Amino acid sequence: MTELSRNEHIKAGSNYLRGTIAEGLLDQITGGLSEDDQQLTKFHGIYQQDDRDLRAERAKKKLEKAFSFMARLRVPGGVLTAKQWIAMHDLAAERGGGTLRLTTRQTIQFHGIIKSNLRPAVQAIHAALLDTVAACGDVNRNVIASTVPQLPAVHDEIVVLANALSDRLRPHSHAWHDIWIDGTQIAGGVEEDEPIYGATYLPRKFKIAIAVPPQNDVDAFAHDIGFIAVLRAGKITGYNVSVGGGMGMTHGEPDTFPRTGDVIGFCRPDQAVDVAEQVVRIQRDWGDRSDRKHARLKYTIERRGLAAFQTELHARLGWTLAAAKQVRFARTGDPNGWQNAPDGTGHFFLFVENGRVAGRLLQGLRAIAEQHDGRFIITTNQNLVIADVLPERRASIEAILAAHGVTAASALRRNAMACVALPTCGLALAESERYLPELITVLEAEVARVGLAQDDIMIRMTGCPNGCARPYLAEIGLVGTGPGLYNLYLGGAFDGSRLSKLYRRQIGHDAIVATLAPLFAAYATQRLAGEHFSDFVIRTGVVQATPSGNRFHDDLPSELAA
Ligand code: SRM
Ligand code: SF4
Repeated sequence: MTELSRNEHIKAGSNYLRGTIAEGLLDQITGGLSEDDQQLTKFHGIYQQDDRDLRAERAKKKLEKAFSFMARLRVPGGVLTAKQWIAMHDLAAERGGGTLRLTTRQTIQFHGIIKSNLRPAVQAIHAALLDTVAACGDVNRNVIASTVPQLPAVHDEIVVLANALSDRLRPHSHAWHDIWIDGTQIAGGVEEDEPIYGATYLPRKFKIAIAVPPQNDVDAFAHDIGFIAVLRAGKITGYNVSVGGGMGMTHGEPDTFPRTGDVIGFCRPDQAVDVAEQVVRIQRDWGDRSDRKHARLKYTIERRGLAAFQTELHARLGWTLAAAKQVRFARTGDPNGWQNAPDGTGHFFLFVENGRVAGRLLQGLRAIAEQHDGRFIITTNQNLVIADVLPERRASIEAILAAHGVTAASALRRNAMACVALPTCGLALAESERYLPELITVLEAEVARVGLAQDDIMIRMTGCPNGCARPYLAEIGLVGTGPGLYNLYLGGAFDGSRLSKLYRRQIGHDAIVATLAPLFAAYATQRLAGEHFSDFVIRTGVVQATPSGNRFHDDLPSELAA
């Protein structure tokens, strides 16, 4: 039998995700937790991190790393009340690093929480009727859903589904409450049961997205399961189901790869949660528990074959998915500005650069929250919707934003997204959130020079190949390989249906600009009517469309390698 990975032993011996976290929190000698407990806190939505900017200096002084914790909320569909927004604002100010970070999975991360603040922080989250349960870890993560409040009935329905999926697949263990809220550690005395997951949970993380075409804001094909709504006469009749999507890979390891999900059929709305549960159960039983780099559902499907997977799913369901319906996506990303619902309410899509709510924007949103009786909806592109605004309230919202210096961003900036990376992400090889704004400023000048200032061209950057900003589905993807260096990918479809191709390896700022500027110029003069940048680079042979299937092909003609 193959040797189980270390994390499998940690999970098995954890007493349903408790480990020695409670004891570790009391230990004042260190600002961190034990290595095993660090793996377990992830299931509670909490990551131990350290400030990487300070690493070298602290090592020189022989000091422990500057440990702090990141906490991530579980918010299915990204919907918060204005009151909850205020509570999260206060929490960031009092216990966190003073900023709110909107993520690509439609939730909020708090960075920089020191150990002594961690339990009070989670308790403040709980007091706001929110939690961090299963926001990370080898379980189903935050369920994301298209942000379409301008279609109220449809949006309400998918948010209900997101919550139903989240509830069905939520760990049953009471550990989160015991450790963070009640402050009791039940050591083996109480019988716990995980009817879906079992005591060792899943082999790896698991992600679900619900999309409402023509919006593919959620990047449905990047997820373990995508539920793609099929609408007839404005009503959801069911969902096409895609399985086996994922972004993560490791540089130089070709048996790790991004993959877009396969559409395997159609289910009715009332069947969706059962479909998800059975897919999760198959992955629990079939997933690779020996090598975490091959443990996602996408590798299970590659290894066992899609046909075998479908046969197993139908057998476990006791019924067969219907044939997939025709649907068409038009774009990923978010709209910008006011979107109107038929009942006259307006929903303001606010661009938040790389999801970082800080400084005057943070204060402005707090001022809005204090007078707003609608919802705040976090999008899957790190943006925020101030939702449910009556016509007579629009002007005051606009005035508050203007008073806090919020101005319209360029098309290029609005369509750009970066992962967190340095200084908090322990896996970052290069800058991302702190560098992309500067690169966009330079590229803005290039696109303006050739008359493309109004055009939607999608750029996504990550500080490592894990793919947290879904860069392999962008028209232009930049993936960190080392300090100041990035692999450049081109050709991901604007509607999120096609992966990109590696175009240049390990290039720095000047080479990125020098490579993209002539492509922008050629696109400006040679494109066909309505042609997106990514379709243009494929039509003109700059890169080849992903040649077969939906796996990533990281091959690069040697003459192009830097
Ligand atoms: Fe991610 C790990 C940040 C969405 C693929 N991701 C991490 C960690 C926790 C680093 C770590 O393990 O120590 C990063 C924390 C950085 C920090 O300081 O905050 C991190 N991921 C993020 C966020 C905050 C990026 C952002 O800027 O918004 C996103 C939080 C999502 C959330 O709210 O739950 C985020 N991560 C994603 C996505 C996009 C998505 O889910 O739609 C992906 C690609 C999709 C996928 O999963 O295939 C993604 N993150 C990864 C991976 C690679 C997984 C893989 O299968 O290979 C890792 C590394 C890992 O799991 O070992 C990772
Ligand atoms: Fe960190 Fe890499 Fe994810 Fe960026 S892509 S947040 S660098 S793990």
